[in-house]
Amino acid sequence: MKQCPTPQAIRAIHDQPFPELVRQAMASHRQHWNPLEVQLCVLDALKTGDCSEDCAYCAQSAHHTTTLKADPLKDRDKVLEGARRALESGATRYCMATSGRGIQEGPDFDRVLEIVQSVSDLGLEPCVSLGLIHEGQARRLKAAGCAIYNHNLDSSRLVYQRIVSTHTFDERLETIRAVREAGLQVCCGGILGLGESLEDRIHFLHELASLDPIPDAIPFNILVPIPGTPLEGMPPLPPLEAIRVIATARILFPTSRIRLAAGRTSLSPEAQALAFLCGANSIFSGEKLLTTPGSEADSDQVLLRNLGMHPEGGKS
Ligand code: DTB
Repeated sequence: MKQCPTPQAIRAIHDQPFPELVRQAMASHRQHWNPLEVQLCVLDALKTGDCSEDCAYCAQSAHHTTTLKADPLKDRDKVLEGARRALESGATRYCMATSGRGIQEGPDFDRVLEIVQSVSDLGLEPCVSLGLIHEGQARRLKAAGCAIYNHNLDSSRLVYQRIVSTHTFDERLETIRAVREAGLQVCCGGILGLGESLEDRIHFLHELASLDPIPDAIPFNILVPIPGTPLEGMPPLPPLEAIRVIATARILFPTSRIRLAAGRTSLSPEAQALAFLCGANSIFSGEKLLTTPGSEADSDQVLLRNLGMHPEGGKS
């Protein structure tokens, strides 16, 4: 049985005086990563809206009254247009997500495999986020050149049960296990600002620490309250609360990529710089995420340049 830190031990890391927490996170970061580099990822919505699941934070759920226009599975050529732009912008990873509980094997899944293969052939690292899948599907994704599969735990088990009723936390753990068994890397993180307590956040980190092995990439999204969703009125998350979680995650998961994912633009450049110091070393770049705005064109290049930092691996 894997030994992983107890929630109490995680809480003790998290609650340290901030200068001590930052110092420890920076030391952990520098043991495994170049602190001047940030991975640029671009996110593309392969299929949008009309989702059967009732995730309280999501614009794409058919259970909520958002104004989102649903779009069917994109043509490969349209995806490749975005992928080529991503490559030109210095991105190294192309993250493709579909709305829905999952994708049944059949024509749609075969089209996703062709898209993955074409993105991989361009020299980008394809990442997909397709919902619940089984091991056979994960093996086919790997054979098509998929590098990594994103499937978030979103928060602690208790919080998850409050914000989603159409599938279970254990079904998500089962997909993560199947993805691992198929030999894909796992990208698994969640969302801050769902109305969770600090203790919930600690238990969320403990769930991630209990995965064996721990995720290769851990995205932290900051809730973007969407009108028409149950969480539309959620107050903004104080930035330092997000940064404490990121610093704690860096200490817990020294070899994982830690991504400032959705909601990053709700952080000031100063707060983003502090998050990088504390070990965040991956971002979504580009003007749109799935349904919400991303970062203004070039603003990420300007931010990194002002900090004397640079995109990892891509075209500088
Ligand atoms: C993840 O953790 N964040 C991305 C990706 N995995 C699929 C999704 C962000 C969506 C943000 C809200 C939106 O744009 O719809």
